[in-house]
Amino acid sequence: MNVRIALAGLLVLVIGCGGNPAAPPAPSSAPTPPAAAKRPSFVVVVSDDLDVRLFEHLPWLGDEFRKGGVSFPRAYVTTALCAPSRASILTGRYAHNHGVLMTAPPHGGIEGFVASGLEADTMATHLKRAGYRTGFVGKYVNGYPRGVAESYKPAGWDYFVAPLEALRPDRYFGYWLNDDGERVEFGEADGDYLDDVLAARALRFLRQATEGSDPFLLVVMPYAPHFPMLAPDRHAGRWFDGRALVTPSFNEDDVSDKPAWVRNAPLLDAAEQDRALRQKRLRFTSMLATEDLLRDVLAALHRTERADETYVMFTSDNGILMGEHRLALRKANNYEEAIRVPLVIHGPGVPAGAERRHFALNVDLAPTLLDLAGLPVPETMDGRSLAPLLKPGGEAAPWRRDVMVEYFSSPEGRSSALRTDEWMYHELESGERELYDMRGDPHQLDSRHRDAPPELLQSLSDRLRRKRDCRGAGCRD
Ligand SMILES: [Ca+2]
Ligand SMILES: [Ca+2]
Repeated sequence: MNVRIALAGLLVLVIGCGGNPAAPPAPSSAPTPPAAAKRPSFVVVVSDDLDVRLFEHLPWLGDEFRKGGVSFPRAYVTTALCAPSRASILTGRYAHNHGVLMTAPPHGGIEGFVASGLEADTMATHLKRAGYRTGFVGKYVNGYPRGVAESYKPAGWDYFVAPLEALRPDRYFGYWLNDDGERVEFGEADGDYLDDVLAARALRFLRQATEGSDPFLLVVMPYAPHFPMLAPDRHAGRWFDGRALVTPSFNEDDVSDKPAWVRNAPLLDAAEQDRALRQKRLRFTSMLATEDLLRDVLAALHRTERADETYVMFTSDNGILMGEHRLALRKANNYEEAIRVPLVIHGPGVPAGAERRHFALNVDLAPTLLDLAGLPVPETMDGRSLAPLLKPGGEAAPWRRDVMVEYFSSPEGRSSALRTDEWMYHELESGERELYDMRGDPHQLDSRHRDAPPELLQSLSDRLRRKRDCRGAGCRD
């Protein structure tokens, strides 16, 4: 029985691959191909607004899960804002190349993503063409389903579950779901907690996907710890001291080194500091539901025979400032708290507990999946495959030397920064600049742009300008 199912699956896989030269041999009389020839499956979980410091304090994700795979302490998002970053994760492209610059139209949100036509060129469409079964469960690109039908399912997804976020924004309770084509309303009961419902849908997809033998892609994008940072009853009362997340940049006392938009922010008063600390605690408790979700997904996976051939990745679409540099609940900027995100990858042959200090990016995820699946990575993707870094000894793999990050107030209003081993150099739309010595001043307390050697500023600026409008290979060095 199992053999028959396996052969049927193999046949589907071969047909699904079309003329792809990487497809395994077709005749059913051939001996079973070695396990290595099988395409791997993928589970990708992306938090919403989870910063690295909170991640490191999470009891399971920041500890046991992190140590179960390769972790990237220098993972960045190319734009620290939900919609642009989600589009970057799905397409492997920078925001300046996919055009989703902000969370709302005319240059962003779901409308921007649909208008770009790039929903037809994502990790899902490429994997589906290669015979993958694909499922998306969670918050999609902001504004969904504005401008499209409530049952809208983007190209490439066999199974698609997403809250109708534009109709009732920022809801953990009392929301509508596009439940794979059907609009379902959820109320205010504890069992309606959005991320738990998403967990149940993820498990449903996994159950169906693992009944067959096709490889699968499951992407889950829960809501936590995004505002309003609610937790289900079982976690809501859990104490966590928000002060554990306070760094020297919290309520920075002297911001005279900083651009006007930060200089204009007043010191947080006692009530605002309390609120920031309380919100840090709420973010922590909301993330406990994500821990449950991922633990349940892993447990379900391990009850099947697919665990050994499945990569599991965890990251976030952006970080956030929660009182750092006096800024509360602020993303869409280039400070480390906003652009740096957790990234952990488990999988076959991936050394547990290893750390890679290479710069990894959100735009690397799609190329990584295609590469691990044995598929060609389109030249139009700006990211590069992390696969070489996932092998034992991967720390010696040649890699990019710096990263460019960007955020937008309009298509012309772009602020961009270059992060090197040593420096974070930032050119703002306003013409202002910042320069931080990331070894001596990792919390970005003292911008050196006024007293740095002109040659240093010039060389960083030249390099930034070369990468600002990069496409494909030009983004990868
Ligand atoms: Ca986000
Ligand atoms: Ca300062």
